[in-house]
Amino acid sequence: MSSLARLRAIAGRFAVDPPIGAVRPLGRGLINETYDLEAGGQHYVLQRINGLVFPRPEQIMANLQVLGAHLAEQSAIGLRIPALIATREGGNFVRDADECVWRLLELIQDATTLARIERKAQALAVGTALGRFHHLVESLPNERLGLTLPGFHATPIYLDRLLDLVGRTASADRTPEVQRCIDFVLHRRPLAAALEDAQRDGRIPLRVTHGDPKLDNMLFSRDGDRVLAIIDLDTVQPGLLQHDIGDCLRSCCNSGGELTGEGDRIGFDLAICEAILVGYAQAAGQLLGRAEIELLYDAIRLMPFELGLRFLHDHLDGDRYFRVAVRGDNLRKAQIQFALVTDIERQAPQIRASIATCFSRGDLRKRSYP
Ligand code: GN1
Ligand code: MG
Repeated sequence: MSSLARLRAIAGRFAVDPPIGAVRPLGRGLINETYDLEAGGQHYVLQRINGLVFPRPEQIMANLQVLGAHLAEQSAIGLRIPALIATREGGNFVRDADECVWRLLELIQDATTLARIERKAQALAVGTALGRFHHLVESLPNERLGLTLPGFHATPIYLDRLLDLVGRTASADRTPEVQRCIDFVLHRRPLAAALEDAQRDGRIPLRVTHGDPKLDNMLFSRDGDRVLAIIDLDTVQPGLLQHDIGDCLRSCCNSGGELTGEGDRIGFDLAICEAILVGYAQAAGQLLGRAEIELLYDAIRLMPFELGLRFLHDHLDGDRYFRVAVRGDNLRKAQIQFALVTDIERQAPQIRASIATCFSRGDLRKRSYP
């Protein structure tokens, strides 16, 4: 974490009114450094983009500019994204002495995040927000956005990387927990390529995606029933709708969260899943082609599998990617994602039925944005 003096100096390079006041850590992100900055009596979000994760932070900022301009051209969008605050020189980021990129964003007022979804209305709101987002970016050509994180959802690459690392360590050095995770992965190897193959064969198109629409990245109204904004737009880039829908569901339907306590039951909540899909289908359903719908179940199973691979790899690699509070967190998180996969597989018929119901409704074309 950066020192207060350093943070204040960086904040002063943006076009905000003095005085620069308090700077406090904000949110639960695992990658970037994020702060709530007070300046001129207003609150902002000050962020340092993690240069080890994002090889081209300037590309993130260029994408954000394109996305912001695209959304500003549309009317009644019913969803906000945080505005970028310019630097004193008129740019949209600054570099510190270590060449790290910092940016300043609007802090969306009167908004809150939810630790878990508690009511159907909240699940509907999440689905509606993601559907709106996809609907809004449908008219933004893919080519206008550069890749901020190449291979971000290339599950086969994550799988190979994990198996490669495992292959380089002696099996005697593995704990039984790690071995169980590896066995789990080996049993599901064919799953890894489900979406990549479909895209390569031309069955499903690349589209503009959010990349990381987990529950923490949705800002709700104070009553918790409406999603006002989607944040964390670093991974907005060409991808598959399935990545977003699968990632959103793996996060929202895991009511215990990404790091539950020992002995807690880890399950995939079907009622939340169905409500999210209903909201999504109403806001964006018409967008999805038949093949995209057919692959939704695979995506719901794949995204927690992929995140589990990533957590497990990071655990075995010394926790270099995801921030952890204590050693072992990444392993525990991998076990939780894999338990989620198992519960999704157990409920496969019901999840498939739910997808069929949500995406076969005659009212899909009805889209009204309050
Ligand atoms: C990371 O930094 P954060 O918390 O927004 C990760 C996502 C994971 C998520 C799991 C760029 O997101 O892919 O799904 O953790 N982002 C990146 O909580 O790797
Ligand atoms: Mg993120």
